[in-house]
Amino acid sequence: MAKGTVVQKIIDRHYVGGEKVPGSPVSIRIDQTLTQDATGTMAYLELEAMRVPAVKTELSVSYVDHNMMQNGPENRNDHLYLQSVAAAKGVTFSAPGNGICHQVHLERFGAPGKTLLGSDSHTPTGGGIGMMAIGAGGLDVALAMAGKPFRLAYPKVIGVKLTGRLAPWCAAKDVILHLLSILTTKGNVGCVVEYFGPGVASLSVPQRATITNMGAELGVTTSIFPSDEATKRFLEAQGRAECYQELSADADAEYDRVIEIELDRIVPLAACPSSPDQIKPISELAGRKVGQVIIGSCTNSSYRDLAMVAQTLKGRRVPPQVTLAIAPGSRQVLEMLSRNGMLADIIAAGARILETGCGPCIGQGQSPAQDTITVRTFNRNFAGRTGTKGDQAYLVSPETAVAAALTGVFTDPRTLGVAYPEIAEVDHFLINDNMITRAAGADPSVEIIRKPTIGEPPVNGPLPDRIDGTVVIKVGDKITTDHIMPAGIHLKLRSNIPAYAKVAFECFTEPGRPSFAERAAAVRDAGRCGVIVGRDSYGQGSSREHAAICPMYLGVKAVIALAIERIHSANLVNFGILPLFFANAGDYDRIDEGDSVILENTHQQLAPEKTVMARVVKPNGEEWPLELKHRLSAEDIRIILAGGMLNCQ
Ligand code: MIC
Ligand code: SF4
Repeated sequence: MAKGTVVQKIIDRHYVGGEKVPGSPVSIRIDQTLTQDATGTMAYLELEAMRVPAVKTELSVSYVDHNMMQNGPENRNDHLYLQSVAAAKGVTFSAPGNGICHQVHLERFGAPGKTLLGSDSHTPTGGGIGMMAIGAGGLDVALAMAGKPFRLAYPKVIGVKLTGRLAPWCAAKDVILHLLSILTTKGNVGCVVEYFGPGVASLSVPQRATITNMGAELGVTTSIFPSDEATKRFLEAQGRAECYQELSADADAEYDRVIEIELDRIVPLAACPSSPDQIKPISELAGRKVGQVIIGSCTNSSYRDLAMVAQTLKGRRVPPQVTLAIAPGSRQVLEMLSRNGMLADIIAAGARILETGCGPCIGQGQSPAQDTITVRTFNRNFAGRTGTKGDQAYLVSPETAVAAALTGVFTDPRTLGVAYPEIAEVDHFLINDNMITRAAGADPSVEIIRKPTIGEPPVNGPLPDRIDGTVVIKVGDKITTDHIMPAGIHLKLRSNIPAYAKVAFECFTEPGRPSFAERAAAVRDAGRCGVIVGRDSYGQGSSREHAAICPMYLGVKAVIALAIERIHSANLVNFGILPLFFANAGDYDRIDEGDSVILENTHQQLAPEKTVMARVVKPNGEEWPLELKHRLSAEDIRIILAGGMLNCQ
């Protein structure tokens, strides 16, 4: 068991209860929370439903960064609700245009040694500054704002030992892509990645944050760097020296597994369509035609990244067959680039400047043409996430992206023939917090603005003792929450569950067949319960609790899979859906859509045993016993039996 690690030290300082044994549930105190608008609207509605008058954390920040297109009134309705509910409950508010939650949080609020819970899966970006920063569903974040501890499985710690330093044109992004090629996106539930070793000192905080950000794609609980002189310099440059504390693992720290990465040997890499772990060296892709390049997202849009891009573009021209779009991560970055003239170099090279926000990363604009390659500095390339069916999205570093933009083909940036612009660390970032409204306590007199597109969180009844289930859908491996609840053009429906539920599993809808939502509603209306069958690594990717709420709304009571990812599994519990596992992997092949799955004496079966027996009845009457497992704690069982966390408050 990991001893003397940074993770262990932070957990110890925030420990509330539970057994410190890997896999066992422990509760920790949460110092800070963050929400973003696409998950935050529901989180604050839940906070209201729990009748919490004021947040109890040291700091809670509400960001608006995802839903910024304002095509129709929904987005702005959400913004007004978020701004007013923040003022009422004592939450700091970062206005649309101020930047992506993770980038702004790192710049203005993150602090080493603190715990941060965020309703976004890339919250571990904060690990770059030595925070224990964890992504969770909105309801878990609402509970943390209410002062409740957060429950997590006591983690195993994977130590990543870094040695050497990165060569020119080889980037922090390539480090995390390399790690993804080793650990892949599945099988890492319950682990934390902790970086250590002599190579750490060579990486600046923004570079570390790129690595911890995309650590989310590994499916780990979080990733973390020590807090050292580089952290101190970053905080000083942000005018926040008082937040600094040194934090490192003991010399004899024990990790559950150690992976060594020699930074000098890292080469430019890409994650190929359509998973962040399909890694290839750029040299293998070199020469392939690229139609679009986008630089931005919470992974790679820091001042350092964009300054490097600006200096590479300076005096050059993006060829007409390529479009280059750039979305700075925060207003701080954009304002600095505009004041020092680098923005002019970017514009002169032919780049299209996008608003600071998530934008194309979550399918808000810039969908690529069909049958063309899009190269992005983002963290996710799940099929269709760009908004184009059959898309070919490659994830790369800003170094590789700018090389592709200038040449129109995949190009190893080391062969570009341009001197690598070494970007010096910034001594003084430009500090302008005038789009941040800092909370000065709760104010119950504030009127909460609730326009008609904002609904209530749906209510669920207690879990029936006998579940007469019907398999409404059977899906394969690595089903992401983007498959379950698509974003893109549907993102604006996040605060309207009846409307959003209609597009559940939309990518699996076959022409001429009823959709998942129609099938599930028919099962529900016939007095039965819906069951979802998945295979390995079900619920990868985002933290969106809508991937549990919408199925719940449609009458789903159980998900049966070989493995379910951490955040999604917690969201299922929070909304009263049973996460169950096949005891015998072969049973996955025997079960089909339309089969009945019957669970009797469910309440008694759940506790204390971890085995649940069910019966499968095929439409032709054939029947067989199905052995299932669960990993629920006594507290999880209590929540599920009640029909979800909102019924427990
Ligand atoms: C994402 O990158 O998929 C998102 C959009 O940021 C999500 C949150 C959401 O679905 O609103 C995430 O990563 O949790
Ligand atoms: Fe926004 Fe993309 Fe980051 Fe998610 S991954 S928070 S959509 S920039």
